[in-house]
Formats: sequence, structure tokens, C-alpha cells
Amino acid sequence: MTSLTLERIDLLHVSMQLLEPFVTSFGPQQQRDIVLIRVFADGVEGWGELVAAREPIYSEETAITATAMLRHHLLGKVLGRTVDDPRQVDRWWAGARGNPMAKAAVEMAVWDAWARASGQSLAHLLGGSATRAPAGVSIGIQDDTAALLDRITGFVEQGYARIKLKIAPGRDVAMVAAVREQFPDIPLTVDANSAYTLADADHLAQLDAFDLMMIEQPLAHDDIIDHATLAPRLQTPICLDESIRSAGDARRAHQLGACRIINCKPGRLGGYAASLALHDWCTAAGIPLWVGGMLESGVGRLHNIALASLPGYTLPGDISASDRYWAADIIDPPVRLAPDGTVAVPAAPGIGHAIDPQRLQSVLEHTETFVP
Ligand code: NPQ
Ligand code: MG
Repeated sequence: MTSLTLERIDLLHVSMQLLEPFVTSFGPQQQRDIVLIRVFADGVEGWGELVAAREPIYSEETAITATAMLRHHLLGKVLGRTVDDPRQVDRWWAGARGNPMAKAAVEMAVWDAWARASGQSLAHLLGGSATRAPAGVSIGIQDDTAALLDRITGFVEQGYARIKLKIAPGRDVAMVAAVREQFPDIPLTVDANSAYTLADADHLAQLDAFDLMMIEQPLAHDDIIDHATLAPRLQTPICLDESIRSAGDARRAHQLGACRIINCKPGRLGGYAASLALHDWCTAAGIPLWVGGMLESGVGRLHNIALASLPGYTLPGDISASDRYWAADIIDPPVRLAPDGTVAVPAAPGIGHAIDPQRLQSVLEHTETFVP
């Protein structure tokens, strides 16, 4: 296959209720307003997912701002164009700064369309070769430690390869100590989502006693320099999430000693071109990577799993099964966790699972269609 012309792009506005509120240092989230992107190109469809939250909590983008950017600034740069290589899409955004989640949603849909049109899995198109990927689970802040221990027991019984706890001031050292006492051997990490400052360095160092794989984003969402000051005061490796928005950020963070591990969320990076650049740079520099999660529907979930098949993704990702978040996912079949703690990397063309039309209809609020 040599080219695809982007004839039409739909924005499908869906609203999905999480099985349970997901509580982080940002506060509780119960409803996901998800915008799915469907591109039509030469008889194939491609699907992407806009991962911005309803409120500007994780980053400045929201479902509303990202949709406005698509309508007014971004879709016009791609509609009607012919792709010879899916890497081109990222270059078409030149001149439009920021808004990585909006850009990623469309770019990823084009990669899916390209993979389907060329009869290959998205994982293969991206350069991945793993057929299964280890899945971790991220557990929100619970009402009390007993409830947390209960949740962990359930996920450990399901076989998850790694447990991640959300921490915040007042819900950290004692809570992690109780978890470690009950689960001495599970691979365990914590994610602070920027809830601390450098003044908490001695307090955070108490977490060194619990053999954590990493502490994720302890300091400000846009900081690299203070993380470099914190890092030598902790034995626990720092993983950066929010503050790595490009391969260049990874290079700068590495140079300063701000982190030893990075998670990649294609939405945060602006899509696959940037995610592949991050992957290649981190692999060359010896920085372990894992794929993060944004409480995606099955569409975004399958994109994340395809990315996790690349060789640099050596740590379990937040690529949980569909039933971690949804009573019924919009993909058919849903993503399932195997007892060995892995999920399958689909081998079928594109993202590899069908969209369930009835399920989609039941969560769809409205559709916008754009043509050149
Ligand atoms: C993280 N995700 O790694 C994020 C944070 C996060 C699975 O822990 C709505 C949309 C609410 C995206 C809450 C996980 C969210 C969100 C938290 C992302 O930091
Ligand atoms: Mg995180």
C-alpha cells in the first residue's frame, strides 16, 4: 500500500461511567467524557481516542478544549490530505503548538487506518514484536487501609503483574507500610501525581523502606529540575509521567538525573511519532519504559497495548483489562487479563478488535462529521 486519502473524520462524543470512582490527588473521577476519532480513508476506517479528562486536572487539556482545537485548528490541517507514511501526520501539525492529546487522537486513528489498509497489526506497524504484554493495575485512593488491602487482594488474585498505589500527603508512608506487610513480595509502585514539594524530601525518603519499583511524579507536573534535586535524596527510583512531554524532555531529565524510569502515554506526547522518538531515545540511553494509562475505553486501551509490544517497554504498564474500569467495554472482545498477568497483543489488522456497535450506540451522545 502506498497512500491513503483522509476523506472524512468523525468525532464521536461518548460518556461512560467508571465501575467505581477513581480517586487520585486530583480528586475523584466517576464519569469519562471520551471523544473517539473515526477516520475514513480509501474504504478503511481508523480509530483513535482523545484521552483528556473532563477537567484540566492531569494536564491543561480537557475534552472540551481539545475538541475545540480539533474543530478550529487541527482537523483542517489533515482533512483531504494523502498520507504516504503515517509518520507524516505529526509534521502536518507544524505551526500548531501544544494540545498533544488532541493531536494524538487523530494521528493514532490514521496509524490504525494505515495498519488496517496494509493488513498488519498496529503493533507490527509500530515496530513491536511481543505477543503478550505484562499488565499492571493502578488503584485509586481508598477510604481506609482495610479497603485498600481488600482491593489489592482482588487484583493480585486476578494475576496483575504489578500493583500501583496512588499516594498523597496523609495517605502515604503508613499506608504503604501496611500494604508491604501484608504483601511482602508483590511488585509495587506508587504514583503521587504531583502532590508533594521538595520540602517533603525527608518524608518521601521513608518510602525507601518498602522496596518500591519506583515513585511516579512526586513533584510539580511541569518540573524537571526539582526532581533532579530530590532524586539523590531517595533510594527509590523516580519515574516521570506528567513532566515528560517529548523525547527532548527525556534527554534533559536524564542529563540532570531527574528520573531513572519514564512512562509513555501517547496522548501526553502528542501521538506515535513523538512516542517512537521517546522510545528510541530511552532505549539507546538505557532508560526503562512502560506504557501509562488514562482510564481509556477499549479503543485507547488497544492502542496502548500495541505500543507496549515495542522492545523498550520492559516494565509492566497501566494496561489493565477492560473489566478494571468498565462494566461493558465498547470493543468486542474486551481486553482480558490472563492468569500469568499479561494481556494479548492483537495480531489482527489495526488495533485488532472490533468496535461493538450496540455498546457504542448506548454510550454515544452525538457525532460530528468533518469533510474537506
Ligand atoms: C497516571 N492514570 O498515571 C494517570 C492519572 C489519571 C491509571 O493512574 C480522568 C482521566 C481521570 C485521566 C485520573 C492512572 C484521571 C486520568 C488520573 C488520569 O498518573
Ligand atoms: Mg502517573
